[in-house]
Amino acid sequence: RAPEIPADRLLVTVAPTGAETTKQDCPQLPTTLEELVATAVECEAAGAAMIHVHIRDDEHKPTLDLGRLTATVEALRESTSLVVQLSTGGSVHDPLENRLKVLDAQPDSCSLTMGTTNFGDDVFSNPWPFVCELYQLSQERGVVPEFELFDLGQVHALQRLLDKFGLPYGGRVHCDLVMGVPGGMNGTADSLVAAVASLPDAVTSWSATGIGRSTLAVALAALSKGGHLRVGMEDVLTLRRGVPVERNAQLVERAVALGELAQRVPMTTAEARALLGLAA
Ligand code: KMH
Ligand code: ZN
Repeated sequence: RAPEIPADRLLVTVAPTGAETTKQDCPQLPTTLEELVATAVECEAAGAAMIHVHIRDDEHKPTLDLGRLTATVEALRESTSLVVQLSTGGSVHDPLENRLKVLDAQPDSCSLTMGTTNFGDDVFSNPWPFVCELYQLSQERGVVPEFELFDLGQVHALQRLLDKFGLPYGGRVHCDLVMGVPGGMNGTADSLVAAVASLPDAVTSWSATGIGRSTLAVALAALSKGGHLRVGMEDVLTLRRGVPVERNAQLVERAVALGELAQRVPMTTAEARALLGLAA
């Protein structure tokens, strides 16, 4: 935690789109730039301070097109003061070299997954040399990584990465426990406690997200352990069984409400920048 940020502050990150859900299956998913910006504005007003961004092409399919990514970063900066984090995970079909190029769009932050994970029936590929290359690139380019941890082995890989290459740009170490992916650690309080207990000492902040039905268990456990929250339609599409999410802001509002019960106050975007070691 950055010293200037009060201990009760809660970082809410919104992940509004992802790469897995189709527009046909979920017409309310923000897939166009206009929809994404409108979502971002609404989520910032609801209490989010960071946005984790995946973009789509004109057919609403996942893309890492650099022109679109750059335009998206610019549009989000124009309309919000959210910390803009681009996904370098992309979709399971994206080649590693395209995922490295994401940093050319000059986001504030990038996701950086610490190892390969079975991802449902697919494989989310993150070989160690790729992790090292992406990390060094983020240091060179002045992009703050958010380390995505899908299992306990990846928690230990983070220590290995920090030992080898030193601290991230900005000097803080922020990570996100992604729990409940079929193939990764399960989305339970027990798994969260085990993962948090294993985090490297250098970690200055962490959030957690539970995929699908694990979303509430993970959020409540994260709050109990003093962590931050990531929510959004990338991770969950229902508010409860049979009740679809209509707007990402509903998930942000729920995160803020849970935080309020835990006597946590949503962090401002300026506080989020300080937390992550970004310039004001
Ligand atoms: N779409 C997943 C394969 C990230 O954004 O860095 C990877 C993912 C993680 O969503
Ligand atoms: Zn993602």
